[in-house]
Amino acid sequence: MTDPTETSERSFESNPTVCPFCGVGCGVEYAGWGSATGVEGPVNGRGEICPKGAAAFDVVDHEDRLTEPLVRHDGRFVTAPWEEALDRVADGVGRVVDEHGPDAVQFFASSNCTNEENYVLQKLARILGTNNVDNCARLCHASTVAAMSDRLGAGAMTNTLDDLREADCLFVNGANPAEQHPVAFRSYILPAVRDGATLVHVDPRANDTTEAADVHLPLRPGTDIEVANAIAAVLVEEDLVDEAFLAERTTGFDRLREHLADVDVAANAEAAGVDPETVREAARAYGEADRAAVITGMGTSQHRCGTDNVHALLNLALLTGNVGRPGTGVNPLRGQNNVQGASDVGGLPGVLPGYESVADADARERVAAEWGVEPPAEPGLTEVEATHRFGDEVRAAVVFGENPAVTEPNASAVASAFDELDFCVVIDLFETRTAAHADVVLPGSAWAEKAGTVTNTDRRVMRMRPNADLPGNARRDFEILSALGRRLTDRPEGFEYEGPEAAFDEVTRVAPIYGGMSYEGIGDGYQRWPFSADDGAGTDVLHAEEFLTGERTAPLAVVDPVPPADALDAGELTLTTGRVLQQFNSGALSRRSDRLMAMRGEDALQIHPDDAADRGIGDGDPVTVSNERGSVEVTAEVTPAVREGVTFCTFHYAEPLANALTGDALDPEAGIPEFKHSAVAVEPAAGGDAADAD
Ligand SMILES: Nc1nc2c(c(=O)[nH]1)N[C@H]1C(S)=C(S)[C@@H](COP(=O)(O)OP(=O)(O)OC[C@H]3O[C@@H](n4cnc5c(=O)[nH]c(N)nc54)[C@H](O)[C@@H]3O)O[C@H]1N2
Ligand SMILES: Nc1nc2c(c(=O)[nH]1)N[C@H]1C(S)=C(S)[C@@H](COP(=O)(O)OP(=O)(O)OC[C@H]3O[C@@H](n4cnc5c(=O)[nH]c(N)nc54)[C@H](O)[C@@H]3O)O[C@H]1N2
Ligand code: SF4
Ligand SMILES: [Mo]
Repeated sequence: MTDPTETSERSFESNPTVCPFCGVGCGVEYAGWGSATGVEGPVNGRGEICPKGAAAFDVVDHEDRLTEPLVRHDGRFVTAPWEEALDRVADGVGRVVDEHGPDAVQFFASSNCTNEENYVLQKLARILGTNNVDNCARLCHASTVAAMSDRLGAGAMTNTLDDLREADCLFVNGANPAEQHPVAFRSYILPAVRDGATLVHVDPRANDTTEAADVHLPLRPGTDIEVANAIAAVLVEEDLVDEAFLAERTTGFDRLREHLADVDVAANAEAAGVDPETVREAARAYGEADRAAVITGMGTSQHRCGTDNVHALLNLALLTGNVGRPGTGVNPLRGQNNVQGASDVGGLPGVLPGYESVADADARERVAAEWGVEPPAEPGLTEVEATHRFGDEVRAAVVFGENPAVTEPNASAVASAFDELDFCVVIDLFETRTAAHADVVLPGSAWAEKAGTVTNTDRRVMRMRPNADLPGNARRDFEILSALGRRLTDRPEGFEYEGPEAAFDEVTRVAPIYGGMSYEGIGDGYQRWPFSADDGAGTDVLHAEEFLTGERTAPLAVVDPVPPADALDAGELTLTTGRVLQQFNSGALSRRSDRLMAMRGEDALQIHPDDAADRGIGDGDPVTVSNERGSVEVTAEVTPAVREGVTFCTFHYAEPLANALTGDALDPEAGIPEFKHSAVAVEPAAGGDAADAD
C-alpha cells in the first residue's frame, strides 16, 4: 500500500533525529503514515517516547504550515517572493539601525531550534553591533542559571540522567517530571524510586509526580525559601550536615549557621502552609541519604525571587556534601529540546558563546579573531526588558521561533507593544499570535526538515537529521538566518556557510565548552560539555575536585524570604500556572496535533472544592478569572489536588490567554517573570461557554 502522506509535493524518509519537544532529547524518526516513532537514542536507549514524541510529526505536514513569505500590504498580509520579503527585512531593520542605532533592534533566539541556527542569529546581532539577543530561557531557568553560575560556575545539571538512577533521595522542587519530562521520569527517576530512593515532592499541587512521592510538601506558591530554609535549619539542628565537605569545599558556614539558628521551623512551615513534621521528614530523607539529588523546575525558578529560591536549594546540597558525586547535585530539567544549547552558543544578552561575559575583553578578542569584528562590551536587553521598551528605545524585533505575545507575562500588553515597533519580522512555522503583529513573516523549517545539533538537559550535544523536505516555498531556518546575516551586516562573508556543520565547527572554536567536538565525533551518539578532546569524552559529574568557577570551594549563602509581587485582596485566590502532559508551551505545535488535542484539548483551571463551593462553581463550569491586568474565561476543574486558596491554570493557548493575568514583576538578578504567583478573583462566568479559538 502507498503511504498517503507521501504526496507529489513532499517526500519523507526515516532518519534518526531528536524529538522537538522537551529537553530530555529522545531519539525519534519518521515512521511512515504521517507519524513519528521513537528510535533508540543516547537518552531513550530502548526507543521509548511519550505521547508528545509520538505526535511530533503532526505539525510537519499540517495544513496550517506557512509555505510562502508574507508581507504586510495596506494592513493585510499578502504572499511575496523570498527576494522581496528579505529586502523588506533588510530595509525595515536597516532603517531602524540608521536612525536609532543597532541597540534599537531586539533579537529573539529560539530554544526550539538548533545550536547552529542560534549561533548564526546571535552572531548576526553582535556583528550588527548589539548584544540585544535573548531566548526563552529567560522565562524558564534564567534564575537557576544565574544562581548556579554564581555559586558553582555553571548553569546546567551538575549530574546526568544516568547517574540519577544511583540516588538514594530525589528532592523534586517545583517540577513535575512525570508530565513534563516523561522519559526522564520513567526511565531514570522511577527506577531509582523502585530501587528504594525516597522521592520528596515540593509542589502546591498533587500531580502525577506526587503519585510516586514518599513525602509531599504542598506549599503555598512563593514560599520555597521558607521551606528550604526550614529544611536547612533541621539539617544543622539534627547534625545531618557533612562536616568534612563543609570544611574542605565550602566557605561561609559560620554565617549561615548563625542565620539558620534564628529560623523557626514551625513558623516557616506555617508561613508556607505545610506541616512542620513533614518538613522534618523531608529534611531527614535528604540529609540521611548517602546520595541525594535535587531536581528543580519552574515552580522554583519562575518567581521574582527565583534566583534566591535556587540559592536556598544550593545550600541544601552544599551543607550535606551532595555535590560532585554520582546520584547527587542540583539538576534543573531544561525546557525545550534546545534551551540548553540556545544559551550555550550565545543566545543571551550578557554572554558570548560558551558563557563568557561580553565584558571580558579577552573573550571578545577571541570571538573577533573568528568574526573579524569585536562584539559590543555592554550587555544587551533581556527579551522581557525589550518588550517593555517597544516603541521607546527598541524599534525593531527579529523573532525567531518564539511566541512572546502568548508566552510572556502580561501578554495582552506585550501583544499591543508589538504594534509600537517600526518593524518586526517573525520566522515561524505557523501564523502565530506574535506573527499577527509582524510586518514580514518568513516560513521556516520544522524539526523534521533540518540538520544540525541540539543540546539536551544533561549537556549532551546530539545530531538532528532531515526526515522530510520542505513544504511549498518554506526554507531551512539555517539558510534564512544566514541570508539575513549577509543582507543586514557589512560582513556578508561571515555568513557564507557551506552548511550547519561549518557553523558547528566555528562554535567549537569560539565556545571553549564545545572545544574539540565534531559532527563525526558525535555520530549517532553524543558529546557532552565540558568536552575534552584529549580523552574524547565530556565530564559527566561536574564539580568533583573543584567547582567550574576554578575554585576548590563554593560559598554558602544567606537567603531571606521575599514576598510575591501581587498581594492578595480579600476573597482573592493565588493563581499559579504551568503545564499538562499533552500540551506544549504556546500550543503552536501541540495544538495542531489531533492526537494530542484528542487527549486533552483545552486550558483548565484547577480549583479546590471548598473554594469552588464558596463561589458556587461546579466541576466543568465556565469561570471568569480576573485581576487588574485582564480577564479570561476557562473551564473549572474542581479537585482537591490543588491546595485551598490556590488555583492552577495552564497557559497553552492564545485564547483564552492565561498570560493576560500574569504580572510584570521580574527577578532583579535574572530578569525572570513571576509566572507562578498572581492574585486573581474567580467567579462563575456570566453565561456562555469558555471561548476556545486560536
Ligand atoms: N507536556 C509538556 N512538557 C513540557 C512542556 C510543556 O509545555 N508541556 N514545556 C517544556 C518546558 S519549556 C519547560 S521549562 C519544562 C517545565 O517543566 P516543569 O518545571 O515541570 O513545569 P511547570 O508545570 O511549569 O511547573 C512545575 C510545577 O511547579 C508547581 N508550582 C507552582 N508554583 C510553585 C511554587 O511556588 N513552588 C513550587 N515548589 N512549585 C510550584 C506546579 O504546580 C507544577 O506542578 O517542561 C518542558 N516539557
Ligand atoms: N503563564 C506561564 N507562562 C509561561 C510559562 C509558565 O510556566 N507559565 N513558562 C515559560 C517558559 S518555561 C517558556 S520556555 C516559554 C516558552 O515560550 P515560547 O518559546 O514563546 O513558546 P513555544 O511554544 O515553545 O515556541 C514558540 C514558537 O516556536 C515555533 N517553532 C517551533 N519549532 C520551530 C522551528 O523549528 N523553526 C521555527 N522557525 N519555529 C519553530 C513554534 O511554532 C512557536 O510559535 O513560555 C513561558 N511562559
Ligand atoms: S520525553 Fe520529551 S524528548 Fe522524550 S519523547 Fe517526550 S517530549 Fe520528546
Ligand atoms: Mo521553558
